[in-house]
Amino acid sequence: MPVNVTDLTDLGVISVDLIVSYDTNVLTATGVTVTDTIAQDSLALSNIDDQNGVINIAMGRGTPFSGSGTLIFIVFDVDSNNLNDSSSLDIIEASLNGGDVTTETDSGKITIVDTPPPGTVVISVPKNLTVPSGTTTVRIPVNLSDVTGLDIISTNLTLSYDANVLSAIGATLTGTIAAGGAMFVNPDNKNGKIYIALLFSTPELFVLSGSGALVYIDFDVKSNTPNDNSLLSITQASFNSNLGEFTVVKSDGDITVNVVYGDVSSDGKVTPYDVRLILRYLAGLEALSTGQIKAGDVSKNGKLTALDATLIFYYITGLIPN
Ligand SMILES: [Ca+2]
Ligand SMILES: [Ca+2]
Repeated sequence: MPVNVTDLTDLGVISVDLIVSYDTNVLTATGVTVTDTIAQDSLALSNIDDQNGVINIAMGRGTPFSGSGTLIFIVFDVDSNNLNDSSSLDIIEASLNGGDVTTETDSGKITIVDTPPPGTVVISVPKNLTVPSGTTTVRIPVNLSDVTGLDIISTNLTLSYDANVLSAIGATLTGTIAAGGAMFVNPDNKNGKIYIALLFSTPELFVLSGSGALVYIDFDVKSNTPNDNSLLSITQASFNSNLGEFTVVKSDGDITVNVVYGDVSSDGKVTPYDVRLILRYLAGLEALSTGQIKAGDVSKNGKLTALDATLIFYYITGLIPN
């Protein structure tokens, strides 16, 4: 990562002290280099405290620095393969000539696999997807990073999900970068797995290019219980003969059934039936799940009472807006 400076010409700067912090869960500092910087022929020393994620850098030279641009590169090992993991790179201290020259600093940030290294394929499912309770079907993309030039002609993948929450119906290539390809789909809703094999032919073979959705998978939303969650885990992904032509990074997603407040029956709608369910529950005539109780607790006091039934009734009859 470069540390950049504005124009130092004629400021008489001969020494620089820098302290930069980073997230040790994401990065490990390994050193510094002045190759290809404006400090090319300077002395640069670094002291890494990888426990706390801090690197101290001292630079010095016989003649003043001049020009603007990259002053020094900090070299990091990337410890995380998690897509969207990020580390801010904060300049905690920057002093030129021991503080004699006034400085202003601006920190940076690094995000993993924003631009994957060449030869890396990132296959991912969106994280933190939500559907309101009452949703019947959902279409979930499996996305690929830019695969241009990797000569991918076939793909095998397995996506796992919670069979109590979702039930796979099928998959489509329409509107994806694999449109026109041949697909074999095998949903195993007993074990919560869907197998997809793709061959890119139209009928002539073509290679994948670009980035975006590789395939859309359609699911029935089985559970309408608020807060029910399913991990969407890419348990297997291979490309071509998978002879190690490139690195495959898998990034899992998840989906949560959201609470629709007032909707005790979990059909996505707030109706007199929901009021009736609460009244029956209060009278001991109906059993409700924790999720249903949460959905019915519109007063949000952690309890389902006649007040909640009344508020929902007021809402339905338009006496209160929400
Ligand atoms: Ca309802
Ligand atoms: Ca309540």
